[in-house]
Amino acid sequence: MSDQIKKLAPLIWSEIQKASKILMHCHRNPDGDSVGGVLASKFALESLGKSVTVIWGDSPPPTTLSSVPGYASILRKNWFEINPTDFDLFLAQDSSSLGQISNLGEVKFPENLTVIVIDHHVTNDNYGKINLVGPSYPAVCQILYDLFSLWDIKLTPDIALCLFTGIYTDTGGFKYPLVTKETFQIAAKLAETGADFPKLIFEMENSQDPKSIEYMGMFFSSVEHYFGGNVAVCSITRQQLLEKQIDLDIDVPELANAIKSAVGNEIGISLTEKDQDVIRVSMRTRGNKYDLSKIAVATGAGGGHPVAAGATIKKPMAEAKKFLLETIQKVYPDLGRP
Ligand SMILES: [Mn+2]
Repeated sequence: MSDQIKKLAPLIWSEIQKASKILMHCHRNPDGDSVGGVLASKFALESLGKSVTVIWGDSPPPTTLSSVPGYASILRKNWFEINPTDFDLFLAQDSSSLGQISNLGEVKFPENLTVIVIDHHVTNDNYGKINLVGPSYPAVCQILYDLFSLWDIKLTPDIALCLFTGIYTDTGGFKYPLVTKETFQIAAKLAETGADFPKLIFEMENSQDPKSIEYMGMFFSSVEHYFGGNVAVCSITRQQLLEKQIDLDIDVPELANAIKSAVGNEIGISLTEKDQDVIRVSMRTRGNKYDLSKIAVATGAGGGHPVAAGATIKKPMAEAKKFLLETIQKVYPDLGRP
């Protein structure tokens, strides 16, 4: 447990005590850490008698996470479809910037709304009254575990499943560098509640869209190598999806991770066209030679971690790819020309 958590836990606790109506959101393209984290917090805060509202935010609910307890209780609303003055506390989790809360307009907080940020992205903008940002933590859900234990929140099987979802997915299944013995110890503590983790993992990893196989085939066969083979890029456009009659909202997770799994692909990049001329960039790296969060921030619309980062580039695919490669070259001139 970090010293920062020990220091901030009582301050956050006192804000929670003062609040009665609490708001949370899922970040754009919500992952297991976002969804598991807000639902774990929802269960915990409700056990304290608080009224808690969670919204999906900008993106549609990811079907692969539908087995996470509480999933159906999240409202299909974005930031601009609620009235933030109806709440007295906003707990912003796993969101490094206001753009992660919504990109549909400028997110402004009313004066009566206390904002607390709980995050583990090194790129966090610290936009809260209290900012608990722990970049040494592999998942927000692991930060929440520490907070809940300091606050004496009783771990139920539902809370355990939610926290496990975030820890398991944000560590790629206990594989990423920030995993420590504490991560495994926490997983063991969560398992002691009797929560059925294998069932949850099966549901998460085996509920893909049937078209995802065709999607992956198209996606991976687009691979191109740059910077002397160090950077491998795969991409897919909406036009290609339309031609193959694949749902435009299809979301196949961790594709960049699969690209970087091949020897020599120091950086794996996936480019997917989420809306017309809106390219979602996801980057993963094999080692610690490159800090991908720097590249993501340098695009002007991204953030993340050293080994896993993302960005959104509003350009047609070919231009977005060119812009991204130029950005990589600027951040790491030693790589040479694309
Ligand atoms: Mn996370």
